[in-house]
Amino acid sequence: MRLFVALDLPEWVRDGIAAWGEGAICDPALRPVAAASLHITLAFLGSRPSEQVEPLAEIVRECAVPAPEIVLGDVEQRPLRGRARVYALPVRSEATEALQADLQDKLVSAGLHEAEKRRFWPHVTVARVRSEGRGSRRPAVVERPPKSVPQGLLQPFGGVRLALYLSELQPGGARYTPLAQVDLPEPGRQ
Ligand code: 3AM
Repeated sequence: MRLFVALDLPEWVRDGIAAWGEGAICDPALRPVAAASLHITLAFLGSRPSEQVEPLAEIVRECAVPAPEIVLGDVEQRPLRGRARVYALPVRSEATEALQADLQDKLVSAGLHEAEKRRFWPHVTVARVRSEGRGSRRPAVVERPPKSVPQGLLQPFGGVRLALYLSELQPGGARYTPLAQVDLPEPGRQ
């Protein structure tokens, strides 16, 4: 089972990103991420035996903290130079970085994960670039990159939920199903 842990965004933010994407993500080489699949990945766990789902879910529940405050930045491509593979909204949020570090420590201590060598890059993937042709892993050229996001999406908001997701790869893009979820209380309300 291909698994990952993510921080979920409020519905108004997901809907706002999707509505922006309808007008702004127009290049045929781009596959926009559906509103329901927009999230901040905290830990990519890869392929795991089903016996690990419950211990992983338990750790996710133990990580519940007051909702981290999040500020999104304008859309950018990754990698930064050369052909883009994905477009994402960068996330500025110390609390999200702390949450990711805590989650990773708990997963590593339980022997369920190896710490990432790369520095954590908090982001919301909004579009993926199709490959340039059948059998090729090289991304197609994007003639018209996504346009800037509106100011309304750059206002601070709180993350709403931590979730352990199952990712099923399908021809039209991955389908994400939550296997465990924990709601994060608004700060001051826990
Ligand atoms: O949520 P985003 O789109 O940022 O890119 C994959 C996606 O991230 C990422 O895990 C999320 C759920 O699929 N992912 C896939 N393979 C990965 C890998 N080998 C990976 N992240 C790190 N290493």
